[in-house]
Amino acid sequence: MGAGTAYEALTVETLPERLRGVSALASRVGNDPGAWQVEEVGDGNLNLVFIVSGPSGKVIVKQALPYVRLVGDSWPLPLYRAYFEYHALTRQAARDPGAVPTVYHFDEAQALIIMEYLSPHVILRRKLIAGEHVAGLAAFLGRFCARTAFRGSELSMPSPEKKADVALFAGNVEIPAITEALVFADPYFDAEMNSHTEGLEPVIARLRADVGLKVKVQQALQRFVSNTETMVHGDLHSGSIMSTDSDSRVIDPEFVQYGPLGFDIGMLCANFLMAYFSQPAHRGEDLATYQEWILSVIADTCSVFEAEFRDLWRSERTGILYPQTLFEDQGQDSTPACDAVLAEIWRDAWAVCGIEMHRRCLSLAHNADFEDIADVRVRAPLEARNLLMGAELIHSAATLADAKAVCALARDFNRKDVL
Ligand code: SR1
Ligand code: MG
Repeated sequence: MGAGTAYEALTVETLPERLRGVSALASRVGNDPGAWQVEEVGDGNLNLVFIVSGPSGKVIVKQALPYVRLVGDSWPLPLYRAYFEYHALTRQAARDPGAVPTVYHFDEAQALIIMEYLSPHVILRRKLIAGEHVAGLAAFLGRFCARTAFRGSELSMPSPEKKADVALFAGNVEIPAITEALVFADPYFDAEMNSHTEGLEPVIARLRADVGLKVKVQQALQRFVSNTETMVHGDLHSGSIMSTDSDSRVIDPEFVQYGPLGFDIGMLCANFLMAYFSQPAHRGEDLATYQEWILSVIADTCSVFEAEFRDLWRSERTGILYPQTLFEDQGQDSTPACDAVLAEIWRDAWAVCGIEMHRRCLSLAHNADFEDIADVRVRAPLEARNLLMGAELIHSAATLADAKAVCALARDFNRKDVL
């Protein structure tokens, strides 16, 4: 496929012929495209994802479609999101080496990224539904969130470089607009693409009647759209993480933008909490033990995040923010400043966490943790606990002591019959 060839979506049939000249692919899979096996495995909401296998190995070929796959071509979406995903992957790889798949090739015209095939990794959400443990998960995720947050901000980056990056990613307009609508607005009114489990109506009415809640959600949106503190992954849920029993990677950063330092870890915790609340429908005798393991992942991820952030504060605070000249060089301790930055991070994180817990049950694009529960009479009460805890988090985001307090709250809601 020559440079500048007009965009065309790949198919299982056309891929070998069209990509035969891409040396980054042939050198890893084998030089004879006739010997390649191609499988389309994309189960996300937006893109085509192919596994290409050959005598010498396997790679992933990911191609953006010019529309939202989940909805169809009635909802066009720009191909340029692959460009931002590519740039996000390179930055994440630099900021937390080994945390994301290696990129082998990027073709802007075809909106196509060829990258490392992760094996035997599977989507973390599937492991959580199946009741599997992942060793080292919290340490990996806490470090990833802290490193990408800190190293993508002016706590660390040279200011001109960071400002250039903010300008670059500001071109990713339509994708953040999805988050602005589906996450921050649609759950709180009768939006066209919404859906919910039958039986949740009283809980939904309660959320929508809560003006204070909607104000807090809009304040979080205001920070999301106007606070360019760091480069966020933007869609860090358990479907954007691939794990084995002892190794994990973060994938799929096409929702990248510059945003609040606490955004990713907040969204991540929400997805663990939804895994937690859905477990009564997925587990048997091991229910209590497995739910406690999920809570331990939340608590440990947050404490690793905090420890790593404080470590980076001491060792890599080379940007214009809170410079050493104002503190350490004058014999003063900057810990109170770090405490204050972290307090804001957690305030933002817990608000985003509660909002994400709402959107996955109320607007477009629900998650399998709940959706796989076929019996709505089982699903609705579990989602109700999740929705009401989400509201509690949004209301009390600024005053929650720490992640352990959030876990204690989850245990309380898990015992409640709210329908
Ligand atoms: C129309 S896209 C819906 C959702 O899928 C992505 O994975 C994001 O979570 C987005 O909100
Ligand atoms: Mg995705």
